[in-house]
Formats: sequence, C-alpha cells, structure tokens
Amino acid sequence: MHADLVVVANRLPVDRVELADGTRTWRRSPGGLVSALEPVLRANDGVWIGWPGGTETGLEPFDDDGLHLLPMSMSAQEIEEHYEGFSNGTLWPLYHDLVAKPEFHREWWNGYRSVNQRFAEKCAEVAAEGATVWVQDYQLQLVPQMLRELRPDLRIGFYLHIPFPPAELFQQLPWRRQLLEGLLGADLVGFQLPGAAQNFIRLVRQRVGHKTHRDLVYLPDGRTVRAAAFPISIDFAGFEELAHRESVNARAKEIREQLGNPRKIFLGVDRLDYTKGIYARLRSFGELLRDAHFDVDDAVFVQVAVPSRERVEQYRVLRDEIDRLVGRLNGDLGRIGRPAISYLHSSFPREEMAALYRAADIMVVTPYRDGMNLVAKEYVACRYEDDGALVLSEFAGAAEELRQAWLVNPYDMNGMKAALLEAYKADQRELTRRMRAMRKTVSTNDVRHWADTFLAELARIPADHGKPVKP
Ligand code: GDG
Repeated sequence: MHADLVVVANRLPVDRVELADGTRTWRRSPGGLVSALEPVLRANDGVWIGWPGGTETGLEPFDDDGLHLLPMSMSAQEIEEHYEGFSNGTLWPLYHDLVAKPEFHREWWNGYRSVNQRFAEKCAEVAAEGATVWVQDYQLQLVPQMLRELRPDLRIGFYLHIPFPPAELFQQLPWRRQLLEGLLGADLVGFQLPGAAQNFIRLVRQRVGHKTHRDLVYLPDGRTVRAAAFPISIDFAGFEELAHRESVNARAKEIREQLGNPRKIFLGVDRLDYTKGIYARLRSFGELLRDAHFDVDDAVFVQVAVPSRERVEQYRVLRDEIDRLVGRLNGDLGRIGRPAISYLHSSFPREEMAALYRAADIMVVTPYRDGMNLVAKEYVACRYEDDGALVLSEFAGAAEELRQAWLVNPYDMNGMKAALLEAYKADQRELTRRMRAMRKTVSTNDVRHWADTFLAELARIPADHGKPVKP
C-alpha cells in the first residue's frame, strides 16, 4: 500500500466490537474529524493509521466503506505507559492549565517515545514518494521528527486538538526540548487558537534557540516550520439535517414529556473529564434552585457524562465526586418523580444527541480549559429555529468565535449563576439575535473548511519535495 495522503492519529475511526455470537467486527465511530477527512482521503486514496483500542495483535489493514484503515496494536504495557500514563496522566493535565496535577515518570516517557517511533515507522512504510502525512494530536508529538528522519521526502503536517500551554507551564516538563523538536519535524504545526501558536513559537525561541519571525521558525538546515491557528469545527450541514428529522423532533418532545414538561431544560454533554467543569456547573444550578430563583417545575438539568479514561485514577475520583453531588442535590431539591438533575453516565447514538440538543433550552458548556469544544457548536447547528441559549466558558476555544453566547468564567460561581439565570430569563428576541449570529459563524466555518484550509496551507509550503495533495 502506497498512499499519497496518510492520516495518523492515536485512534482509528472505528472500534473493535464483539457481536452476540462472539464474532468480532468493526463499528465506525462517527466524529467530526472522520467526516471532514473522508472526502479528502477518498480523493487521494489515502489511509488512516491508528489504534483500534484493546490489546488484540496481528490486525490486518482493511477497508471500511471505502476508507483504507491500518490498525496499530498496543500491548497492555504500552497502553499503561503511553496512553494512560504520559498522554493522559502527564500531557493532558499539563496542557489544560494544570487543572489536575500532572505526573512525571521516566518509564511513561520511554513508553511514549517507543509508541511514537512505531507509528512513525508505519507511516514511513505506507506513504508514497512525496506524500502528505497529517499527524493528529498530543499522543503523537514526536512522530513528525521521527518520520522526517526516515522519510525526508514527505510533506508533514501536525495538528494539536487540545490547548498548547504558555511557557511558564510547559517548561515544567522534563522532556520539553524533545517534544518541541518532535513537533519541529513538521512543515506546518496547527493549533486551535492563535495564542497557542504564539506560545509554541516563543518556546521554540527560548528553549531550542531557533530564530523565529512572526509565525515562522527558521531551522539551521534551511528548512522553515510554520505555526498557525486552524480552529476546528463540525459537520454543520450534517447536524442540521439530523436536527430536522421528524424522528429526532418526536424524540425531543418525548424527552421533554418524560422530564415532566418543565418550562426550561438545561443541558450539559461532556466526556466525564475534570477539565469540563461539570461539578461547578451542577452546583451553580443547585444553588439557583436553593435560592428559589426557580423550582423543579420551572427548570431541570440533564447532564450526560460520557464514560472516559476510566482506568486513570483522577477520573475515578471525579466520577465519585459527581455521583455524590448529584445524589445530594436530588435529595435536597427534588420531589417524587421530579429530580433536579437527570444524570446519565453513558454514551448515546448521534440521533439521541441531536434530540437532546433539540429538547434543551439552555446548553451549558463550562470547561476550565478546552481546546475548542464541539458540543457548543453542535448545539448551535441543531437550533435551526434560531432559539435556545448557549452558556459558554471563556476558556473554551469556541468562545473566540461564539461571541454571542453568555460567556462565563467557570471559576466564578456567582458569575456563573448570574449567567445561567440571565439565559433562563432571556426573551425570544434576545435569543434569536444571539443564535442567528452564532449559526452564521459555525455554518461558514465548518469542519470541511478547517480540513481544506489546513491541507491547502500545507500544500503551499515551499518544499522541493512531493506533489501537493488534492483538497
Ligand atoms: C477534543 C478537545 C476539541 C459526546 N458524547 C457522545 C458523543 N459525543 C461527541 C460530541 C462531540 C465530541 O464527542 C466531543 O468533542 P468535544 O470537542 O466537546 O470534546 P473532547 O472529546 O474533549 O475533544 C476539544 C476536540 O478534541 C476536537 O478538536 O474540540 O477541545 O478536548 O462531537 O457530540 N457522540 C455520540 N454519543 C455520545 O454519547 N454519538
């Protein structure tokens, strides 16, 4: 297999599932990244390299609905050191402003390096002469450099989906220089926000000592690396189509009825992660009830918390804390058949997500730090009647585009309460004014736009190698 476009990510866009009769098969996990890249992958006969989850070995490359997929296996030790350890126990909290304390372990770093090496070798094996390789996210920051050493003919792009921290935090990392050099193997390094790209450029200047000018890094060998922002988005048309479906709207109505037809429904949808600010948000809502700004006939809160990284200790602690809080709030504030919080610790099909977005009057997205936050954009895409309120953290990347949301500082409980109450009381005209503007923003800047801009920029970079990828 020799491909002109290779996408490499920690995860494949499919999951390995076991059917009732014991046979094993693949199930496509629908995500914005896949829908954005699918047309480009098809046009270029590209492949996607990634880990399918689990520890199965000897998995063969296969095609899924016209996509060429190349599964990488991971041993239990690699999962522990590379994935749960260095990626999610070190980098994730460090890059999210130390919301939790990162741990530094040398064996985690060694695991991270060797998995990155293996992924780089696989890319080198399948990429055609002069091909474009697009490396995704924080789990694979060493791949650009490792791959360039193996295949200097390639055009390499890297995209970071999470925030890139300021120098003051990043420099805690014992392996800071290696990570920066890893990223500098790319021709183009993409971030969610301009501030993240600036953090990177500043660190490269200070820590690696390369000359930089604006968004360019000049390497001693004459190569240049560009660092810039490409805010990610969603398949707006896809979500809007889903939201229009009769079945989805019928289900939205049913959800409202099952909740007892309260006047207003608040909604939160997040992976159960300590960066997402679920605890403080539920407490704020609870206090509004306690202070009698409204009661459970007026408003209830639906919180979907998708199980995530359950083997990492901090995630187990968080789950217990939220379980306790929800129990306490419902015990103190609910009535028979009318809990204040409907808490769902599970994941749902896309149709159900769209029905929840349709049913909710106030969408509450309050992370302490978030690269972008697609949930906020998905809610906007589903509100085709220009109604519904969005309460959004200033610390989500999405806040730079969705200026008409009720923006909040998630550390400020009173501020958050005030914003929730304002959104609750807002009249139709106000809601329409805000939602219309936000819908315009997201529909223009959808995920196709994101992928096309990144790839076009990568193709433009002066390199004497390779044929540019067809966007
Ligand atoms: C990282 C960055 C950045 C959630 N529950 C279900 C479900 N989801 C879908 C949502 C949304 C996605 O998962 C979550 O994306 P977010 O952007 O909100 O957050 P992260 O998972 O932390 O993503 C983030 C993103 O990468 C992309 O660059 O925006 O900042 O942290 O699409 O709809 N989907 C289904 N069932 C669920 O139960 N089907």
